[in-house]
Amino acid sequence: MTYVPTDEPPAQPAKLVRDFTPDLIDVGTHHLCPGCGEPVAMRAALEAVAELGVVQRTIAVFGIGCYTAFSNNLDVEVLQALHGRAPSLATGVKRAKPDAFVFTVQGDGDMVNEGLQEVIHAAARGENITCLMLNNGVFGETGGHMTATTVLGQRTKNSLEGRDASAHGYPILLANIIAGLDGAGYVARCAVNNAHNVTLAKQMITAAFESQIAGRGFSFVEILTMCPTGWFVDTNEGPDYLADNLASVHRGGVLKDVR
Ligand SMILES: Cc1ncc(C[n+]2csc(CCOP(=O)(O)OP(=O)(O)O)c2C)c(N)n1
Ligand code: SF4
Ligand SMILES: [Mg+2]
Repeated sequence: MTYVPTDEPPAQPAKLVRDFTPDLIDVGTHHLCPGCGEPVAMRAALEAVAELGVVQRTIAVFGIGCYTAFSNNLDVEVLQALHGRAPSLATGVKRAKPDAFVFTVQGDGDMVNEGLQEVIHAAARGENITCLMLNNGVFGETGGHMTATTVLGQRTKNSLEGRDASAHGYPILLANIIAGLDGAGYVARCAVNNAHNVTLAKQMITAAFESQIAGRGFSFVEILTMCPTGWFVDTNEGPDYLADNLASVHRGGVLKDVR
């Protein structure tokens, strides 16, 4: 066996062997933290848009969080909503342009803290839009503070001893609440912490998009994403931390599929 010497820099510079960037993302690199799950979720969503053939009529509506960094780099129309208000903006877009394919991208802080009423009412009205919630259990962009989805015992910047029900209350399991609303046609929860789960996430996002295309009302996918920076864990511990903490409370699966 011949080992590559590591005692000095390689004679040839590293080269890109293959670019896995989906067609609808304009940049090959992102500036989110190493090990962040949000780019994985974005990739799955944009691949689904391309595969369903709705690129030309897609209007995405972004909330505010780390994922918003992608909003300028997508090859689809993107509108920026105020914090938490994406479902209402998406409602207006869809009603004004019923042929548009409309989906939102929001974080847990954006959707469940800042704008909970927005998504609940959009779902209850049965708006024919799709909302994607990237749930990492923290306000990632602003430093890793507790959100309404933070699980009991989870260490955050303002719950250093772990979330305590007596002081902070219990986490809101949003997908379960949405599934109980008659206006919702498709509701699922998934994660992007390993290859199998990424495949499932892509399938669920695709199913939600298909539900909108078929006109079955509100569709919703909650995607558990790694945030090693906000969780204060090593980058490579993110996937297991997600499985042991968030995913054991926010349980994955298809919660509703009305056909
Ligand atoms: C009205 C308003 N409040 C607060 C902020 C500050 N802010 C920007 S991003 C963010 C955190 C968003 O967290 P989340 O939605 O969970 O997304 P993540 O960064 O975790 O992906 C906050 C609080 C803001 N921009 N506007
Ligand atoms: S703070 Fe968390 S959510 Fe934000 S880019 Fe870093 S890992 Fe991703
Ligand atoms: Mg978050």
